[in-house]
Amino acid sequence: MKLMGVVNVTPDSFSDGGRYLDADAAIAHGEELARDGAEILDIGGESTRPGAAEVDAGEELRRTEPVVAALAGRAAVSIDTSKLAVAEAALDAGASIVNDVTALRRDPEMAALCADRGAGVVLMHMPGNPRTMQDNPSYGDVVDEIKAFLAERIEAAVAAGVEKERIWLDPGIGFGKTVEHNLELLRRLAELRDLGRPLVIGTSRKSFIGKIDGSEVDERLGGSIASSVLAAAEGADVLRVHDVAETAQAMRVAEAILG
Ligand code: HH2
Repeated sequence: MKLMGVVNVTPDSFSDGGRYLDADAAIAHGEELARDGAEILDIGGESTRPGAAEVDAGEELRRTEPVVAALAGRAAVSIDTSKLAVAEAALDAGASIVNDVTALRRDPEMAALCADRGAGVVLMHMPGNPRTMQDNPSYGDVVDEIKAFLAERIEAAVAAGVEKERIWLDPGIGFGKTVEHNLELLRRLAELRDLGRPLVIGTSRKSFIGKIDGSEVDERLGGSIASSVLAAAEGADVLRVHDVAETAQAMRVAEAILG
């Protein structure tokens, strides 16, 4: 199990917008997350919270590139983007993974870029885009539908030349899902293991936690840890979290108990 620490170089991320918009602050934060036990640092320059404004590629690149360059020696770096120019600059600056919340659908050339560079790719499920995804999300069987979507995205990536061994999968907790959808996905996570690729799970500070107990975004550490530990027990391979030190401790204790 690996921890992926979140580094948001944005003014408007839902939980820490504006805190690390300055490159030096973002770099110091990433260094701290690496010391705390993050083996991967996920650097993003555009918020994907519901309704977030789109950022143009030039601005997103300006935010992320210096941070990627500075942190690339400290941990593996993933670039959280769906834009080709941003991914390309990040790979040039030392990133080795592209975390694309559109599963390589936004930019038709993204898959070829990842294939050419031998980059790792995170394929995440999201219906529509962040502006539309929470408009009445509905599924037949949420796990079966997401599984079929991810299987199709694996095929598309492989057809574009991405090696299957470099693909990671993410059901996209909070992306176009109700609280019940999120809970069912977490409960039945093991079913996604049939796809044969490592699973990335991001529950950290998300609104489904607040909808369970009324907590504000800065009061969700307990819920973030509980959901992360249970996701790991159900087979998550990578936990994408803001609070790396606390999650690492929780995982050490859980692993000591479970053996
Ligand atoms: N969640 C967020 C962003 N990127 N990528 C993957 N693979 N999985 C996730 O669950 C995921 C993600 C949202 O969290 P955050 O980056 O903190 O917020 P924002 O999008 O507002 O910057």
